[in-house]
Formats: sequence, C-alpha cells, structure tokens
Amino acid sequence: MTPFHYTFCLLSLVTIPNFAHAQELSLPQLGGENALIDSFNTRSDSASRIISGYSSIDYLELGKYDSIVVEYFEPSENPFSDGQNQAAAASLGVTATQITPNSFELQISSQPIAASEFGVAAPELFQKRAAALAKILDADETVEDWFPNYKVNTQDVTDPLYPQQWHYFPHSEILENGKFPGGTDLSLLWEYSSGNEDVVVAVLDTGFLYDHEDATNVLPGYDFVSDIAAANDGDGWDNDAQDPGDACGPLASNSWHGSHVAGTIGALAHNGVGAVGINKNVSIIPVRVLGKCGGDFNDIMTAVLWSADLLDAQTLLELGLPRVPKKANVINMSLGGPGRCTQAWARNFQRVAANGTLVVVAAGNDARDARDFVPASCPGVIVVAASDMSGSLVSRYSNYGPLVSIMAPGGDIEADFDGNGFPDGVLSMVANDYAFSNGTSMAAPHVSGLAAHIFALDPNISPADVANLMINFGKERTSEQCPKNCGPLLNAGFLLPK
Ligand SMILES: [Ca+2]
Ligand SMILES: [Ca+2]
Ligand SMILES: [Ca+2]
Repeated sequence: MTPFHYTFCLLSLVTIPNFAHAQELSLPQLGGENALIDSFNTRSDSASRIISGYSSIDYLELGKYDSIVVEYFEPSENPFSDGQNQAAAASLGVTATQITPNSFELQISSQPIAASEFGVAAPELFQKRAAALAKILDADETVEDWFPNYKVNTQDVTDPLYPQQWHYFPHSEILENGKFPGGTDLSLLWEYSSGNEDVVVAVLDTGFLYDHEDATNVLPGYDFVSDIAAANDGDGWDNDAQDPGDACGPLASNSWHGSHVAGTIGALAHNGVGAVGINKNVSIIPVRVLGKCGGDFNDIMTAVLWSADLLDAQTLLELGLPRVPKKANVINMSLGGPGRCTQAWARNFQRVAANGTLVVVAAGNDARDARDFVPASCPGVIVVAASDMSGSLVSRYSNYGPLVSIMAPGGDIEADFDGNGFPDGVLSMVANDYAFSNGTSMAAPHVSGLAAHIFALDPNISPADVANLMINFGKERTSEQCPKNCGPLLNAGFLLPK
C-alpha cells in the first residue's frame, strides 16, 4: 500500500458526485471498426427476423399496436397499389402517413363506420379491421413486408414511475409524444434484449440498499472502505457492502448514491412497483469504496483489481479477501477527484481491459476538462459526460474535453424541458424511495447498462469492442449541443432490427 491517500469529493445530494470519460484512442483496438460493425449487423439481421417476414394474421396477436407499417418494393406516392385496395382500406377506417419513399404507416381507426359496426366494442372492431387489412396486404404483390407497429411504452411497463424515466425513452430530433432529443432508445431495446444474469456489473460506490423493493439480483460484494471514521459501519474492510449512509457533516444528507447508480443499471423492471433499470436481467456486485465524505484511492484501486478478478490467491490471502464471486464484465465508477492518472493506475486499468472487463468512468461534475481528474484521465476506460433532456451537454456541471468518449443522460434537475412539472433528472432508487438526481454519476451507469446488454448478446466480445460500438453508433452532436468536446450521445438503436 502506498501512503498516498485520496479523498474523493462528493457533491451534494442532488448533484450526486462523480464522473466518467474515456480516452477513445487509448482503448486497445482489438478488432477493426469494420469487424465490429459486421458482427453487429449480423446480430441485427437475426433480430430483424423476429419482426419481418411475418405477413400473417397470427402475427397480429403478439402485442399492442395502433398502426401497421407497410413496406413496398418500389417507391410509391400512394399507400395502396390500386384503387380497389385503397377503397377497401378506407372502408376499414385506415389512414396512411408516408414514412419513407417505400413505406407508410397505416393507422386503423376504432370508430364505427358501417351500420353493422355500431355497438361493436372498440378493441374487437380494431382486431377485425387489422385482420382485414392484413389480408389486403398479404395479397398485394407490390408489398415487400408489413408489420404491426408494436409499442414499447408506459402501457407495457407496469412500474408506476417509469413514465418519468425519459432518459430511457426513444430518441427523436424534436420533443414529441414519448420521444425526447435526449432519449437513448434503451426502452426500444427491451423488446429484443432483456439482458442476462450471467453478465456482471461491479458498482464501485457507496454500497447498496439490499432491502429496497426494486433491488435487483446481486452477488456477494465487499466493503473496501478502510478508514473507520469514513466507513460509518464501525469497522474497516468487511464482506458487507450494505450502504450505511455517507452524509459528510451534520448538515448533509445521505446520498444513497450507489443504489441510485445500480438502479439505473438494473432496478427491477415489470414488478409493478417503483422504477425500472436498463437491464431486466443482470447481476450487480456492490463494491463499497465511498464512505462519509469520499473514498481512498488505494481502497478503490484494490476494489478495481478485485472486481476484475486480477488479485492472485496469495494477494487475496494476504489481504484477507474472498475471491470475487464472478469476474465483472463491467466496472462502473461514478466517482473521481482532481488529479492525473499515475503510471501505476494506468497499468492497472490497462490490465483490467486486457482481462476482459470494461471500466466506465464518470467525467466529473466540475464543468472543467476531464484531463485534470482521476480516474477519468486514465487510459483504457470509457469516460462519460452528462447530457440533458434536449440531448445537449449539461454545461453547468459536466466535465468535457478530448478524453471524454461519450455523453449519456446525466439529467438536469434545474430544468423542465418538457414542462411536465417534474425536474429533468435521472430517476432511480434511494432509501425506501426514488429520487431525481443529476450528474455525470448518473450518466455513467447508462453506458454500463447498455454495455451489459451488449455482453449479454455476445459474451465473448472484448471491452474495447463494446466501447467502440457505443462510441461509433452514438448520435453525433452539433457544436451547439456539444460546445466543449463531449463525444456522441449514447444510443441503443444499433442493436435494434433495421
Ligand atoms: Ca466496514
Ligand atoms: Ca420496478
Ligand atoms: Ca420535466
């Protein structure tokens, strides 16, 4: 152990502490960009088979939708190939909106039109009309494909706070119903990927609230806070990563930061209570490294190596540590402080990456260049700046700079871009409750959460490839949206069927 002691300064409760960035160029390039894109195009093709080529009435029973999308072989200005079909569709209450030169969205009304339809319940009428429309489309040789426009929306997710979790919602250029310029398409991904409990995310943070109603699947963690005064649990290192609170001073409150971060990655979804996380299935290892007023970098570095299963048997024995229950695929570090990455830390992070673990680091909340912060300035990690509901850098707090790899929703509790009366923070778990928070700490777990989905889809992918996929397929930002070098905006769309 070196004598160096580093205290990470956490921000106030609402502006939850910490950060993330990544040095894109410093990530080992293990595959070329083309190889990466190829591998995921293949995956997208197979996923698209889930929804394409059905052209069968049976297909109409699979989920909720209020329209059908039809794709024609040739560009067309009319939604139907001939007048007869057009008239038949009109009699079904169908209206069309052109989406691309080759495709239309066909809205099916549930309003009665013919006398025989009066008194028929709307859902039944809708089903009948959808089936009749399906027959028309199946018989039309100019139609290449059609599919119900299934909705993944608040009606499908029963967790009552989900409608406030705009940061998972579909991305669009402008604010429109259920879509946000700062959205990430993560909610769309859930139709095709629910994650996998075999994927492990170590959350190096303030610990975890195991008895929270939305607590996800956790593996045994560890408490690496060695300073007994800061630890707040009466001892130093121990095998209980429960969060005992981290209030720094008599006037401060506990942040429950680690649970907020872990909740973004994997709060229980579809359980009818609270909020949802990015992965329905994932395993979290709570690794406690931050206590009252912060943490010690030696503890944190040991926790990084432990989580990545890089401590040998002898070292584990000397330190009195159990072996990590399972090597983490992702280490989330929503933490940091001013400083530069030392050579020793740099070597450790490079070892972690080479051993198959992706490290996601918050860029920091000081509205400064992330190069002056650790671990954001370390090589081999992906560094995350914070975006708001409009898809722009939150310049009032987010760090920035060339070391930042990507931007993800960190939210802005001082804004109400959509005018819904709720602050535009990231909503996740705190003790016995949920809270909107903002910070690059909230941004980093969005990246970790998407990375966990990618590891679930391809367990053998390298951390560098995961990072490069997310960076290469992020939404490009204009100089207005990203005035200070903040990378693209995280987006899950590349994993969706084309
Ligand atoms: Ca302890
Ligand atoms: Ca829930
Ligand atoms: Ca709002």
